[in-house]
Amino acid sequence: MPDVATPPSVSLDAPRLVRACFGEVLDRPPVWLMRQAGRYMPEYQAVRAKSDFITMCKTPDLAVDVSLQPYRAFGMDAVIVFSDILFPCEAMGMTLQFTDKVGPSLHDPLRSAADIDRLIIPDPIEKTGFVMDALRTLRAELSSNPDTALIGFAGSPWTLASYMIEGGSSKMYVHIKSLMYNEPQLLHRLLGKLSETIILYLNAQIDAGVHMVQLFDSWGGIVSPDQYREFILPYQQQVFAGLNRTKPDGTRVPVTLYVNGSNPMLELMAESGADVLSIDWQTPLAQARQRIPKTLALQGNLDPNALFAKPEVLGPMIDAMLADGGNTGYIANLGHGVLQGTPTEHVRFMVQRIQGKA
Ligand code: 1CP
Repeated sequence: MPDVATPPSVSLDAPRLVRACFGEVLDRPPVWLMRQAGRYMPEYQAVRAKSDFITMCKTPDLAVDVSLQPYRAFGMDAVIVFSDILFPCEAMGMTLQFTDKVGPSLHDPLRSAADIDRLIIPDPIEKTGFVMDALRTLRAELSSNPDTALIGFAGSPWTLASYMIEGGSSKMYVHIKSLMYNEPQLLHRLLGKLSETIILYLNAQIDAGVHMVQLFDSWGGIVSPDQYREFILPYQQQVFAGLNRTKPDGTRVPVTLYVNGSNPMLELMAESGADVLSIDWQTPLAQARQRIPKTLALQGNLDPNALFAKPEVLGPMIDAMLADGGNTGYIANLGHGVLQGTPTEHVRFMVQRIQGKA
């Protein structure tokens, strides 16, 4: 009989990434890169030349292939499923489009109570089953490499609300901030619906076999700390509290929170309930450790633009980051996603440097 009173521990055969998330002492940190699949890779461009972005995400064979491209080319310690944060918004009833010029857009952006009330809480299998199909195949593909982790993700309620209210990317945030100032209750109603949606969506990903989930709050840094406390933190907490973080067999699924522009919010992020905080490049890791000592693990935080630097410059930057991060409770990564045009050789150099091979 298993001793049910014993708290689940990280199994020794968990992937390196998971062991790092729970603060195990390792011989080196794991490494993966946010947006590690994408247009900077010629292999990606070859697939993209034949299919549009949304079709790639919705066709599990293509999504699996593209998810594995950076892993096959550079040997990262984790594979993140190729998808996008905006599919749950489409599943809730909005129309998603992607064009090369504008990037992603959501038609008929939300502006009224009726718009928000019309949104459904989608069944994640029925509406976004293509993500779970891709995950199941990826997990099977990785079964021969048990040290490599599979990562699932979602956008945070705030970041998804921003896209749904602005209708796409924004530089000024006029509509979401107007709603926040003029009708905060309406914004709260939307954020609550999004939290419910994301909990179901991430739990479906956990069921499909991911080892870790990351919540992307790419727009979480556009507000003041007080506004973060009112409109962002409670929904991050709600999402993390709703996740099945321990599987029936006792396996623990760590959760990571990324906020872009997070320096003023670090202490608040540490109240979210995340196991790992992913830090952007504007906060030195050593400072983050001092400010949030109770957080199990940190992830980050090389400036994505540093990958454009020549190796003589890049190498010492990576080494300084590794010295700061250490071998315990640390996951090497960028401070945001890989940029278009990044030299693939520099990505390889970074991964190998962290893995002690360059
Ligand atoms: O071929 C193309 O041009 C498509 C570009 C692209 C890619 C490669 C988009 C459109 N999304 C993705 C994949 C993607 N998006 C991943 C894949 C997994 C990986 O390899 O990491 C992930 C995790 C995302 C998440 C995502 N989408 C975020 C959060 C992360 C971040 O970078 O802040 C956001 C904000 C989006 C929206 C989005 N989708 C695509 C673009 C170009 C954008 C950003 C638009 C903007 O600037 O607002």
